[in-house]
Amino acid sequence: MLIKIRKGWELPESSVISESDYLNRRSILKGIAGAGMIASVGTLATFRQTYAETGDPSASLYPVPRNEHYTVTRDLTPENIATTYNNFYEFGSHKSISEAAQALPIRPWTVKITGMVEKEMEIGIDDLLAKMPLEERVYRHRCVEAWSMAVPWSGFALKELVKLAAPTSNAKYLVMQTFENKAVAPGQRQFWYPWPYTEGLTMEEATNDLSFMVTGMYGKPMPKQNGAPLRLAAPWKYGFKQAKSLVSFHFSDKKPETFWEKLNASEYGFWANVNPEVDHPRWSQATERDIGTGERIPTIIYNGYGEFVADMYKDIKGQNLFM
Ligand SMILES: Nc1nc2c(c(=O)[nH]1)N[C@H]1C(S)=C(S)[C@@H](COP(=O)(O)O)O[C@H]1N2
Ligand SMILES: [Mo]
Repeated sequence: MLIKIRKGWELPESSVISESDYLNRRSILKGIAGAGMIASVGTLATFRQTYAETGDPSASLYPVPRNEHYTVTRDLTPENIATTYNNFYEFGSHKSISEAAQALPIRPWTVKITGMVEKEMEIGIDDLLAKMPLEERVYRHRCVEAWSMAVPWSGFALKELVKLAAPTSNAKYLVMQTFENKAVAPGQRQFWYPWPYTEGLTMEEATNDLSFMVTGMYGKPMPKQNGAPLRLAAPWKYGFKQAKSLVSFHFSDKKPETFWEKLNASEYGFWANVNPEVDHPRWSQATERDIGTGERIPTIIYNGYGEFVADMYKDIKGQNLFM
């Protein structure tokens, strides 16, 4: 029997039931948004919100056009689950941080670009958003704790930010850091954590097509608990690489020591590529729990994105690529 195996991102939209549902509603709502009508529909409803309604000056930018190149072969996680089951240690070391995270002020928000670049700069988030080509991408998101979801992120390709930064040829790594504000983030008063949250990618990873700077989800600006106003999605890596609420992009020739590496390098390394065959020292990575359906599903190497990213690792020897 011949079985045609399609790549994850080639599957027709009809295979993603709740996603197409979401898109249908979205196009209907786009049509009525201009007429100023109030829409009352289910949890995946998306309509153009305003600054006045949300207090977020980027609200009217969304929804953004979807990049059809990126889709998934499973149901989209319901918005109310993806926005209430979170990891964000700045606000607590448990999953229910969504209310506490509302204390984070996200305007004004300044992003610093420093290190091995033509010219260091500071840019306000709304000026940055105005310069970047915004699009929507549906990505899988796999936490090292073996739960996962599928999310329609809005944002821009990280390589666009790299282009704006104009790194010099000496730059080998892009180091990203989260805000520091003990007054609003109780977790940051816990001195045993190495704040600020720091993550990094090689320049090759940062300029890979898949690396995405997330600024919104479900056709709306990013909720604070998911990492507003700017967060990484590098979906072939475990969730802890996807640093939230970023304020700093530093280009360096030195590999950074990341937050989780400093805490426990033998469990949470720099590369952290998803691999079902390399177990965490304390649990198996062979399967994952879809937090939308509750189902256990097999984990896929590079979280299903091998065709995009596996090449980057073929010559790296003697390093733990999957931890
Ligand atoms: N600044 C910061 N970023 C972070 C974290 C964190 O604690 N602080 N947790 C990470 C982990 S472990 C995961 S799984 C994802 C969770 O993102 P989500 O809540 O949007 O699903 O955020 C990542 N980014
Ligand atoms: Mo995670």
